[in-house]
Amino acid sequence: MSRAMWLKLFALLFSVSMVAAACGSSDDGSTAGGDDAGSEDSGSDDSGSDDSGSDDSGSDDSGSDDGGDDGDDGDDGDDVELTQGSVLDTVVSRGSLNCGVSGSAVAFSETQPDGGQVGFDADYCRVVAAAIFGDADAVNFSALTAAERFTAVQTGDVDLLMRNTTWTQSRDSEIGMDFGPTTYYDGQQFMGRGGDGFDAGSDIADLDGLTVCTNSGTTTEKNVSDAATAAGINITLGGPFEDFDQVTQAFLDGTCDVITTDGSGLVGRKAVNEPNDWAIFPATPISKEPLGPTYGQNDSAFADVVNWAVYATIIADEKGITSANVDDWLDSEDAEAVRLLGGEGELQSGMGLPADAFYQVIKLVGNYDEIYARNLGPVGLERAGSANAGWQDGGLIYAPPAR
Ligand SMILES: N[C@@H](CCC(=O)N[C@@H](CS)C(=O)NCC(=O)O)C(=O)O
Repeated sequence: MSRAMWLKLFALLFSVSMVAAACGSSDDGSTAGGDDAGSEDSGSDDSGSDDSGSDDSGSDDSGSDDGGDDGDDGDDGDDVELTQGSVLDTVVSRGSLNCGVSGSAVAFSETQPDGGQVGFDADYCRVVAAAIFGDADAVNFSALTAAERFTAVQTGDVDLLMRNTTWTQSRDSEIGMDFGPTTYYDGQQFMGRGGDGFDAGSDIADLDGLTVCTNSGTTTEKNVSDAATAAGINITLGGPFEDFDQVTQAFLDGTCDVITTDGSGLVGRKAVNEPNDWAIFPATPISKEPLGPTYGQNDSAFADVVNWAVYATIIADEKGITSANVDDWLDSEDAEAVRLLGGEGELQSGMGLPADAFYQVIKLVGNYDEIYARNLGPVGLERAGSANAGWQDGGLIYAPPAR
């Protein structure tokens, strides 16, 4: 057998073993079995082809170990391509972004009667599409339950998650995900009925003996058990519930005494259902839930595009560049703004993007504050004074320099 054929056989066995690894299951609702599962191999089974269009995405030469054998095999002249393409190549050749959202997270992603999505997370899918295509509507949304989401990345069903997803160590390592900049700093809280004696001053100790409910496959269900143990109380975990619509319904039915999830989710449900009775507590959340873009690991070309599209919205917010005034900034004296919007010294083309990618993001979708205000403002999620304020205002929203 020629060297090329041995390499082909090796590549075939390797890809079969990767698929097998992706068929296990973990308690986080993903199919990962270890470090390798969920890498871009299993997450993008059609992305590794060498005909995927964009060759300037910076990923086409990574990991190649077959250098130096050109011309010595002679028999078929068909070298084995062991390199992995980027999901960016797949997205570009498809002509649209496959973005996983919740679909039932009030103000973050809500499925509309026509199948469309509205909300903060849905708009961040549009940010990435606007950067790649100059078209904020080039997005195919998939509504995913918490338990489905990581598998959907691993199988390549979605390129990206914008789904109230908390960045954790296990998801970053054994589940095989990578995480972009946090777009919303959240924390887990509880919600009970005022009629049952709960108010904003209630505490975890008040949950002793009660049934507490949340959706499966979340950090939430793990945190609540840890918090109950630490507080020395006994709670019954209701459910299982696949999504937070079911959790909220069980609360309305009286099956659950108290429900728990990210504070932003509780504020949204309260606004929609019982703004005057339901109480959210404790004031200081029981966990940190940094939410942001999530994608398959080890794909720097795609990660850079997603991350810098998000950073562009933050930098624009810092400078006061909005969808309404972005054209005025194109020839401004602010060199960083000019670079970011595609003028002199622009860095977008080197990332496999059009030079004006971030101009399109701001023009079509808006800066961070515009996206926040239009989606999260109406349900009462105040930005000012929160961790989601800009760093200049004492918050944590911060972007590295565009230079
Ligand atoms: N941030 C947590 C919780 C995510 C989660 O499932 N949040 C709920 C409440 S905001 C949600 O998205 N509900 C909508 C749904 O279940 O479809 C995680 O990453 O595990």
